[in-house]
Amino acid sequence: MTRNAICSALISTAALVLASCGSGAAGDSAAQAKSTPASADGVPFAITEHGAFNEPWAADFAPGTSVLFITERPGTMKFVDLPSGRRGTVTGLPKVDYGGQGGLGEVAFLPTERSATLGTRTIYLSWVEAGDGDTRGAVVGRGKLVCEEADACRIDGLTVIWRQDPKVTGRGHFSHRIAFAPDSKTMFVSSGDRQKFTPAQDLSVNLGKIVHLNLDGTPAAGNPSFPGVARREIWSLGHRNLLGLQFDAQGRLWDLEHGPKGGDELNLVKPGANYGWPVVSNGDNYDGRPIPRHSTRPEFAAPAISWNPVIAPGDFTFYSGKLWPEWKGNAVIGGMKPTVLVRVAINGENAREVARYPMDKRIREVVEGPDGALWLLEDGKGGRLLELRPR
Ligand SMILES: [Ca+2]
Ligand SMILES: [Ca+2]
Repeated sequence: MTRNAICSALISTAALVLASCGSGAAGDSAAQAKSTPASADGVPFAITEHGAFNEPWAADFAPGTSVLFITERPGTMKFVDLPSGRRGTVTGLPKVDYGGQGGLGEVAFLPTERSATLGTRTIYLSWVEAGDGDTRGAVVGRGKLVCEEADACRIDGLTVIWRQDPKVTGRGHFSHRIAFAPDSKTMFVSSGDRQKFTPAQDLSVNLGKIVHLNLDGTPAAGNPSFPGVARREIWSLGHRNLLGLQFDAQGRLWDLEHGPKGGDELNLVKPGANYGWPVVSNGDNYDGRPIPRHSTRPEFAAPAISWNPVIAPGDFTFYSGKLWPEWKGNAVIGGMKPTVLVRVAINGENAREVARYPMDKRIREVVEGPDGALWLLEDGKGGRLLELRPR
């Protein structure tokens, strides 16, 4: 039995990972030149399982509390009061267009709306809305989360404040992650290319873009202007499928996006910059047709790091806690293929993979809890909530 197989067996039976599971996986990706062995710092973690969910997709702690809200892609939502483990459900959710990669998506709270009790606070969600015929697109909605019972909250007045435009056929590459600016005054939304490629370079549509919005969904002031373009919500363009959108401790915005066959990217996002999709990529088309590399077209912003073979990232967080001091400022990324947790060190505008840890299943979501523990959601039906702490 290989070490990975032993680790998987341990995860399955005891829900605990031993120290030795933290090393060795980097060898599985020998082609990843930027990778160093996971055992470099010998950091292990123990995993505690906190039950399963129905295709969980995103999670966020209500700021000031230890209550984690979790979306489920078919259109349901739960919360878990940690560490008591008390669970509850959320009602007042929108009707979602479920299928393919679509359904209920992101949940996000304003970082500055902090309260030790759940009470009533603003909540943002993203989901996929059906359009005419066989079309659909992602939307962002805002409402009030009202929690008056131990095991139930409701959303009042949920209103759509932003839409992908146009709605198109297909059920992929919605992206629809939400990141609030550090001052909580504006927000950024990732809008995938909907697997239509060329919209990512078309400034008359908001597919394949990162948009910068006021908290009511209108375009934020000071967005870059593009010649001949009336739409003033676009912050950056040339994106494919952005499943991570996060600010680092310095207040810089980063996006984590899926490349095609190869070429997953972590990008430092700058206003007005063009990230190249589908003109350049560090991967190729699924049918094998090559795509020119980023290095051939310096006018497009190159990724801080890219992966080939891919890691198929679910989401990530910049670690800011105290439980793993040497992880501070690192991007901690959940991988879906292979099933790994990837740790990336940031140095200025450069990024370098420093460790990867084998996981039992595809990791869809990575959230840092109030005390610095990491909370992961596995992908798919029965996806488990996992708590990571130093051993
Ligand atoms: Ca997230
Ligand atoms: Ca790119």
